[in-house]
Parts: sequence; C-alpha cells; structure tokens
Amino acid sequence: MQYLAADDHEVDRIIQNEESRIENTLDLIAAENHAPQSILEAQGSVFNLKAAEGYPGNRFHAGCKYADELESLAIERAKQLFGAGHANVQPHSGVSANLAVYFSVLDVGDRILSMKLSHGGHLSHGDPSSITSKCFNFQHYGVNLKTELIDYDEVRDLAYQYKPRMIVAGASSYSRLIDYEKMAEIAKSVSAYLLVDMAHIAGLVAAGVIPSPIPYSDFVTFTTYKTLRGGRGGVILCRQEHAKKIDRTIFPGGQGTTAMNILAAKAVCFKLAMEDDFKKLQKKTLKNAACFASEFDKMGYRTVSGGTDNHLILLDLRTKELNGNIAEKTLESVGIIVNRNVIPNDPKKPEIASGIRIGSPAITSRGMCEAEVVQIVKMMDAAMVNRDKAEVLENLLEEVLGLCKRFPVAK
Ligand code: DSN
Repeated sequence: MQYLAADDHEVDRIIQNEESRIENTLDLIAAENHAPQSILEAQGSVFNLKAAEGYPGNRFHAGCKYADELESLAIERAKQLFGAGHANVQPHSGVSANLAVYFSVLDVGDRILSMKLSHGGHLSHGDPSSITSKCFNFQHYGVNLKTELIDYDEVRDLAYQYKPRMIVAGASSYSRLIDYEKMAEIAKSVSAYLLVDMAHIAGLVAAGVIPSPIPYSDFVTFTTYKTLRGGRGGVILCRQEHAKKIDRTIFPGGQGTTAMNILAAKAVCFKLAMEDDFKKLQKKTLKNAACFASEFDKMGYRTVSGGTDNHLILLDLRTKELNGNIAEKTLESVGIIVNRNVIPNDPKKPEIASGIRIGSPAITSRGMCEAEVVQIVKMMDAAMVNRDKAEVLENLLEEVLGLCKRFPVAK
C-alpha cells in the first residue's frame, strides 16, 4: 500500500499493526473469518467511487454500464448458490437487511415473535436497545432452560397467544440446528411471515453441510463476512412474490447509493462458495467446532446445550469460578481472541457475562485441524487456570505465536 504510506503514515501504521495482530493471534470469534485477498482487492477497487442509485437497468446516475453488469452477476450468483427466487445484494449490513424485511411487509407497530438476545438471538431481532424494538412490537421466545434448546412448544404457544405478523428464526450464539420446517408450520398456522436470519451459518448452508432455511422461509437474511468468508455486507433472499417490496424498501426506502465495491466482493464470495474447496472448508469448520466441544468437555468445562451442530460453542464458565470478562481478557493476553457472552438465564450482565463464545471458522481458514484444536483448548485452559501467573502466560503467548507461524493466514 505504497500510496497510503506516502499520504498518511499514521493510518498506514495502524493498518499494518492490525495486519500483524491478525497474523499473530488465533481468532476464535464466531462472527469473524479470514477472507481471501481477492475479496479485499474487490472491496478496495475503483467501484468504491461509483454512485449507483437504483437497480441494474434502472439507475439514477449515468455511467452504470459496468455497475449494472456487476450487480446482475452478484444477484445471479446469490440465487444460484442458495437456490433462491430473488436476491437483493445491496444491504450494507445484517441489521439493514433485517430492517428492510420488517418494513417491506409490516406496518410500524406490528407484532413480531423472535428469539431473545439473552438466549442467543440478535440485537436486530427486537432487543430493547435496538431501533427495531422502537418500530415494531416484539415478543420473544427462548430456549428450554434444562435442555438449552429452542422450545418449539413455547414458540407455538406464544404464536397462538400473541398472533405475530412475522416470526424470526436465527441466532448469533445458538450452537444447534434450527428446525425450519417446524418454524414454518407454526408461522403458517397463525398466518405469519417467516424470516430466517442465517448470518452466522450462511457459509455452512451454502456448502450444504447443514440444512438450508430457503425452502421454508418467506425471507432469509445474512451477512457475507462470517462463515461465508466474503467481507462485510448484508443480503436478502426472498420468494419472487416479495421481490418488488424488498427492492423498494432497500432503495429508495432505507438506502441511497449502493456500495458497489462491497457488492463486487459479494460477487466474488458467492463464486468461491460454489467451489469444492469451500465445501471442504465448511466440513472442517463443523469438525473443528465439534472437537472444541468434546475437548472442553474432557477438561471439565460445561458447554451450553452439551455440544454443537454448527461452527460455535458457548462455554459456561461458572463451574470454573470464572466469568466471561476475565476469560476474554486473559485469553487476549496470550493471543487468543474470543468474546464474552451471556449464557441462557445469565445472572451476570452482558458486560461481565458467565460465558465465552468460541468459533471455529477463522482457524479452519488458516488450515488448522483437530490436532491444533486439541492444542488450542489445552492452551486456553492453561491460561484461564493460571491467569495470575505471568510466566505461564508468557510461555503460552510464545506457543500461540508458534502455532500462528505454522499456519499463516492464506492470501
Ligand atoms: N452479530 C455479531 C456477532 O455475532 O458477534 C457481529 O456480527
């Protein structure tokens, strides 16, 4: 990046430091991944500068010949990858995508039934702190506190009592598969739309290694930078019958010019996700997550719901007399990056939290397999147990660096 270094050495230095941090730490944040360099190149391309309001063939700016070609390609690839009737690839984020779905077919104040954030849902599923809850009337379902699985009887009972106009399925810290067929049946029985937010698991769905929500849902939203490995941004898939409403709610409803450079990266991401290597990667992502669960289990940790079917596990640290905040900071000090996370019915506030969320996507993208997961779990345990012993932590930091050097981030 020689031009940046010449124009602004401070920003250049910060970016280089970030690159080095990524290279020399183990990223276990379930919502992150290492995107191929081609994605970053597309994001940093000249399309950054193109003003393009509207949709291919119907723009409000001239000079959109190639922007149209690019967006049409991204749309076709998204539809092909997921077998969807319609795709809108313009949302700037997952939250924008969810807001657009709500506003496309609902009226302000309408009732929506979704999973509560404290049991694994997402902010944009009507958390009181989110703008979504100020526009719509949310009621929440959670997990059964014994099994820590979604309680479909509760979902059904709430749907009958509450009569929502939309049901939202999908989560940001739920490690199990969701029964979309059951969710669709419940939604249909109360004449509600079904939205599935598959942001976390889009890569696993694209690769066909876990079931797809597409056949059962009216709307599916996702982001492209998590398991899908494609850089930042959101997407909406829907049945053809909702296409016009979705498109108009995104533009001119909620967004102006689209981010054509991000859209270029999305197109690349969808192409790469159709390749065999991507399928292999997603299979390994699942295997590595399962390995995290079984290794922590062997070491006496409690995994929420007893395991995982996807790319993440949620560890309940109460049995170790530890909280999420201390664990997150301790692990960061040895170069292992996780986020503290509430567990269902957590007695602690989110700033402290009783758990940590651990994801396998990024280390799997670095080529790590189960042998490395076993090593990482041992290092994590050693760090958490010896959190007050500076010498142990220093040695662990060296061990993490060694592992990072053996598995460089692929370009
Ligand atoms: N939704 C947030 C998470 O799961 O961490 C960020 O994408």
